[in-house]
Amino acid sequence: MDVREPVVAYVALGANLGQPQAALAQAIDALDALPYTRVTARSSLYRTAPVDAGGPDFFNAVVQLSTRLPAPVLLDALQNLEQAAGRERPYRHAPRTLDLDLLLYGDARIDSPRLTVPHPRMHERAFVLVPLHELAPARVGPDALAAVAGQRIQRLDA
Ligand code: PH2
Ligand code: MG
Ligand code: MG
Repeated sequence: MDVREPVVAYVALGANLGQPQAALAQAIDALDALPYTRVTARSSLYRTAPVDAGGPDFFNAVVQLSTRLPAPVLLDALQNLEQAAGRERPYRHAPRTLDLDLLLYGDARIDSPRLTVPHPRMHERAFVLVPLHELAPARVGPDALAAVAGQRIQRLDA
């Protein structure tokens, strides 16, 4: 792999099966332990109503990474962590032990079969925009939060 400059990336974490809070805490530690990667900020933890999905409430958060991993390699790492947390995919939006979504990778726009960045549905989701806004207000447009204001989201820590 080439030596590259670090990129600031944002990853959304979600879970609503098993031990969601423990899964998110472990995932944040695991992200910080990835090669060429540091967790440089983490949002509050939120409890959120499922959006386009059934099952129990979700726990959600967003972290900021500084990483030298290329985006596809970072995606591989996120999927490996989901698998290690026991993620199964019986159907789309099924309840999950851990979901790690790459939201932003610097200012890159990526449109490949595996990966679309910025995440194509992030602007529809309070559970992404509210924690992302904590970390990177400039990356969340002024109308975006208003557009998702009807979605139930409760901040659990400061
Ligand atoms: N993830 C989904 C679908 N719906 N709803 C909430 N509240 N939180 C999530 O993380 C979530 C969802 C698909 O990944
Ligand atoms: Mg998701
Ligand atoms: Mg996902």
